[in-house]
Amino acid sequence: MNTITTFTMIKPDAVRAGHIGAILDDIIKAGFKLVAIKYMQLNQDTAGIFYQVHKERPFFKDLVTFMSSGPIVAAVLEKENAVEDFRKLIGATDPSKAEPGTIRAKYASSIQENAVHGSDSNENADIEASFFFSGLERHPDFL
Ligand code: RTP
Ligand code: MG
Repeated sequence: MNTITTFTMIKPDAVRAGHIGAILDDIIKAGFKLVAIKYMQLNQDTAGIFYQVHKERPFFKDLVTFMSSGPIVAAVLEKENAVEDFRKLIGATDPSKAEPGTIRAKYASSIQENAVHGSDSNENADIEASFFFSGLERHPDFL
């Protein structure tokens, strides 16, 4: 069975540019259900933990500085095949290579300042959603 949950962040560049509403609208119109959301700012430590898989990469320090440079919107989304479908909706990491119409093609400005995060596997979606949200902050499916 497909896991139906993914995790996203609207990154500081897109928040600064005023794109929160437009990006959430694109996500909801693409069939994703919003089950948790918060507006907050990461610090260098929490951004580093979130992206620790990249800690040996040359762009890691810049990534942590960027991701802690202003507020973000964190959200948990549900849809059948959520992880794969959301990666399609956001497009390639480098916006110059993203398909037209994708969120990164529309709102990202560079390979680093690329507007949104999307989980890359079902396992990471669960880890990332739990890093940001307690059970109490997520809409319970049994209601
Ligand atoms: P994300 O995790 O944020 O959804 O992005 P992604 O899977 O498409 O790309 P990933 O390889 O996981 O990289 C994480 C984020 O690091 C920044 N980055 N900068 N300067 C560079 O060459 C470079 N490469 C990656 C981007 O913000 C990227 O989304
Ligand atoms: Mg990634």
